[in-house]
Amino acid sequence: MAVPLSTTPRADGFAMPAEWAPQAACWMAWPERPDTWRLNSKPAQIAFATVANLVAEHEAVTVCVSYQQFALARRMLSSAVRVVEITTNDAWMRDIGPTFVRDARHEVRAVDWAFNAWGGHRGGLYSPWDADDQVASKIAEIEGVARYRAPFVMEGGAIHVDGEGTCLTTEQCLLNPNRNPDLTRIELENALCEYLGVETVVWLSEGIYNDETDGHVDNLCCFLRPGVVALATCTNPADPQYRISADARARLKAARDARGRVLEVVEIPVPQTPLSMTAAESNGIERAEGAQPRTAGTRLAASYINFLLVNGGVIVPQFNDPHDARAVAILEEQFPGRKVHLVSSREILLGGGNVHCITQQQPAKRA
Ligand code: KQY
Repeated sequence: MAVPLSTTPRADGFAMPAEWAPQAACWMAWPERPDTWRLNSKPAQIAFATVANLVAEHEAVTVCVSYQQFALARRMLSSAVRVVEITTNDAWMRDIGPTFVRDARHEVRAVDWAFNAWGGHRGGLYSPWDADDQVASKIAEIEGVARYRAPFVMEGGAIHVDGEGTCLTTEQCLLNPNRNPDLTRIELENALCEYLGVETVVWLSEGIYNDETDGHVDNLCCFLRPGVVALATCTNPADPQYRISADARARLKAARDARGRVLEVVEIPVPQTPLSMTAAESNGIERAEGAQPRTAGTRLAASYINFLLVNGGVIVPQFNDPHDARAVAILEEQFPGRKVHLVSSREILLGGGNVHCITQQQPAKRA
């Protein structure tokens, strides 16, 4: 594996572009863990293939697959999708893939975060995670891009950027002692600035209620464009999500972005009826020692904010809830000129994430 660069993206003039910037490609991985995905992963594979095939209508997409699953994945994915053999522990490309950064000359490089399966031996979701931790470096090799190895634990779903110097994150995740117990808040903030090329970090408190990632921001809040964010909201004061969203809204309104702007907050309600895992779903998942228990009745962290931007499109989780149509209407208004697709996402949600969590965009070399 090529030796990582010894500098930082910021020192070299690199920064993470916003998700709406033109993309060269999208990366995904193939689900096959029986203790995450029910019924031999078949329903999840259909859902992942649907997302990959849809992304391929907009841009290049590569799916990383084990040698055992290669032939099956190849059959289920459209011929427009590139399939490569890369070993993973699970299929959360947002978190195990590289975060790409770009400079003013539009050279693209990869940031390879240290990964510990969302908490390592202090509440992480599975062990081992060594194959996942190598994915970013392997993708950098395939793409022939230089790589920075970040000296701290981070996941791509724990941040969102506006491409103009501002990063959103949550305290629940990044300040969690199960990620970087030796780093203070200021040290982490500086580390994000160095590796994402940002100047301002806006800290929200918690993520979506019962999100097993320890509150990834990519399920709660994201930028729609510079100065404007979308926030998952809840109108039922009896729901634990109500307080979390209200706190996030207050922090966003009090914040200033890197350009000194007050943020406009566009509210996208969470599903009207909270979603939970059924007994039939839970029974289809194998139990494994050290793996996250997936029990009947567990509240699922369903949020429309976990959408993905692709060139000319927006891919939005569908929950078969009255708020599906509202989320689409809001996103169509916010992204004129992009085609908004709803994709059936329950099988991805059962594994603890959604469309954004299973994808990672690679920016175009030219804007
Ligand atoms: O939120 C994400 N970026 C990933 C979700 C991971 C769930 C692990 N079971």
